[in-house]
Amino acid sequence: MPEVQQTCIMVKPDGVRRGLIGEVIRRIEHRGYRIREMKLFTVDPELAREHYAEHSEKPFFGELVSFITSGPVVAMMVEGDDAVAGMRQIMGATDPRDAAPGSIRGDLATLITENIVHGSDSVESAERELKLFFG
Ligand code: IDP
Ligand code: MG
Repeated sequence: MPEVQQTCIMVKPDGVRRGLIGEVIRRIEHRGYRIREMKLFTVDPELAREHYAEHSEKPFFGELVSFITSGPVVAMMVEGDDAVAGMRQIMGATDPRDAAPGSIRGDLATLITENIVHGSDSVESAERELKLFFG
């Protein structure tokens, strides 16, 4: 049975700079998910480090934090049936070179460092991230 879930989605600074907020929202809404919360703001370094804590030991962590704080993002609480895995499908693989055509990353991106969207990878991550972004 499907479960109604909430997931944390973010249009990253590259997506906002390229004017793709509407394109991402269109795909979310057309799938049948609802946007419950949404805000445009610039992530500060402390929030960025907390959000990406699982990657803190990775060689690309510094670059990741400076990128995600480089301009405004649009953070959303997205809700729907099995929305966590469903949004990961819509987003496509982390590296746009592996992302299926038809997915956001497969259609709109070429670089792993500028892959347009963030989406929670599990229900537990979604709860943690939604608390960080929306309290
Ligand atoms: P996800 O965004 O698909 O969940 P994660 O593995 O959680 O992917 O990585 C978070 C973000 O860090 C990715 O979206 C991507 O922008 C960036 N990233 C992941 N792996 C690499 C890498 O090997 N080099 C540079 N950036 C990376
Ligand atoms: Mg992730």
